[in-house]
Amino acid sequence: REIEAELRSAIQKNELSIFFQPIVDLDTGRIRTFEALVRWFHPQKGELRPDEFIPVAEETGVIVTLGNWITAQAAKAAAQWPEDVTIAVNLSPLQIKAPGAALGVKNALREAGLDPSRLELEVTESLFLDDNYATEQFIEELSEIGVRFALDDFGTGYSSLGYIQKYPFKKIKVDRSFVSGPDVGKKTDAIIHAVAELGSKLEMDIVAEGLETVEQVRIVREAGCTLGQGYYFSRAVPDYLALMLLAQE
Ligand code: G
Ligand code: G
Ligand code: G
Ligand code: MN
Ligand code: NA
Repeated sequence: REIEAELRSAIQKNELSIFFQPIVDLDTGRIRTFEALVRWFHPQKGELRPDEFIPVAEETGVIVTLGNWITAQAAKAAAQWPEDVTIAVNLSPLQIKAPGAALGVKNALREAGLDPSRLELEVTESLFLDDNYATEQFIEELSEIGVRFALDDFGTGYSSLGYIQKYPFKKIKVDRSFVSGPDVGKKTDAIIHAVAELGSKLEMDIVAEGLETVEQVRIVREAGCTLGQGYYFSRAVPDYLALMLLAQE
């Protein structure tokens, strides 16, 4: 396919870029983390969202090279930030199950000179569908050196408490469908409360995603979420603007 060949050369041609979206402490308003979100500025098609090309990268195996490149770029950017600010990188299950996946992450940290405790890896529950040894090894090997793990898109998939029991997650990200959208109401409010309570008992951070209004921020904060992310605070921005957001604090 055309897009496959283009994707393979996109890194060399400098068409890919990492944007950074702040994740904010809901008590202090300070930026605690930036989530790395990849963008592809295609010469003909314009800006492509990850939803349009990550699946292609997964089908073709390009995800391993691409994923390692993204982690390396994200780690380099984070090395410029204050030491209490962390970087969160999304990992595809296929990337994690590929041979040498943990080494790819360690190389990125070493080249950037970033302390492993400043890297967070966001994984989704689909990773655990086939509970395989490679996944366990990956999480164990990187947790051991201080890398943190976050469970992303919580509530949309299987939402099994078994994963939370088994793996050392430091953070749960409540999917934005629980914060805004047509189905938000009494039920979703109860669900956010319950997840926030679970987080507090397990000493995990709970991130409310997709916050667009001050009212939504108030609701999730009162529900007990500790962190927030969304357009209300900021969109994903290029690295120099991430630095400016930090400088304004
Ligand atoms: O803004 P947004 O369109 O950036 O992201 C859409 C989806 O793409 C999200 O589910 C996000 O997790 C995923 N995504 C964004 N950046 C990356 C990345 O670097 N690697 C992987 N595997 N997924 C990403
Ligand atoms: O699946 P993941 O959480 O990694 O995806 C993050 C996605 O959410 C990205 O596509 C990002 O652009 C998007 N996003 C971030 N903040 C908001 C928001 O406030 N509203 C909406 N609609 N999307 C958001
Ligand atoms: O301009 P844009 O649509 O990306 O803005 C999205 C949100 O980001 C807006 O709600 C705005 O309040 C916030 N935002 C834009 N610039 C800044 C900034 O310099 N600092 C902070 N803290 N938020 C900003
Ligand atoms: Mn994410
Ligand atoms: Na998410």
